Amino acid sequence: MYVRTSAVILFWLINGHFIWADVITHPSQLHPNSQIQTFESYSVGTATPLTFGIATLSTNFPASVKAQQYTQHPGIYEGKYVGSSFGIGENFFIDFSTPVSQFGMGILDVNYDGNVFRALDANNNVLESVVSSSTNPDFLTGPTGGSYSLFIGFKRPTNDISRIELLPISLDFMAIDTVTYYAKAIPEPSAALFCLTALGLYVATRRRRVCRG
Ligand SMILES: [Ca+2]
Repeated sequence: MYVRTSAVILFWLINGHFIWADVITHPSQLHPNSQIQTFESYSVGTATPLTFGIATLSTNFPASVKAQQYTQHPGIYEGKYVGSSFGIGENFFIDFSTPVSQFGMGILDVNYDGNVFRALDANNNVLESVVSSSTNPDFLTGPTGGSYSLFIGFKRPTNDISRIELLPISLDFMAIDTVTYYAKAIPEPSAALFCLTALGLYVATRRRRVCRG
């Protein structure tokens, strides 16, 4: 118990937040140095897959960069976006050549409960998964007609996200925009050594106190 608690405290001290993963719902919750793909620099009609930086966006249906359409939501869904003309149940995948710790993107027109948004590691283990619902503030089902967009993502303590999947149910049409990701810098060996030493000292102190108690 003490080891776990002290590890959490130490990680929090070093990283400025707790290690538990967070579902995030606004771009401002991601690291300010995140890479952001707005698709504004692409020509309309450019087909998936699209590779930008360490990310590759692919789809299980014919998708491409589209011109402005539907209600605009600044910083989440605006200008050019990626989707089809109007398909339903179409899956979006973002794969990273090196894993990241933070990810988020804008999603247009989540109209049904049961859509899945999830993060996987390099071995295809599911790290995080949220399901859309009219009662889930993290992945909220909204009104129909292309007037509704949301932003959703994950923050993890380490760079272990290798793949993101958006898996709409067979009834739902979606499009995406503002694909945002961030990979933590790998700590210098001296920082890692400091971390381990500090943790060891803390645990040793707690043990002594317990023995005396
Ligand atoms: Ca855009």
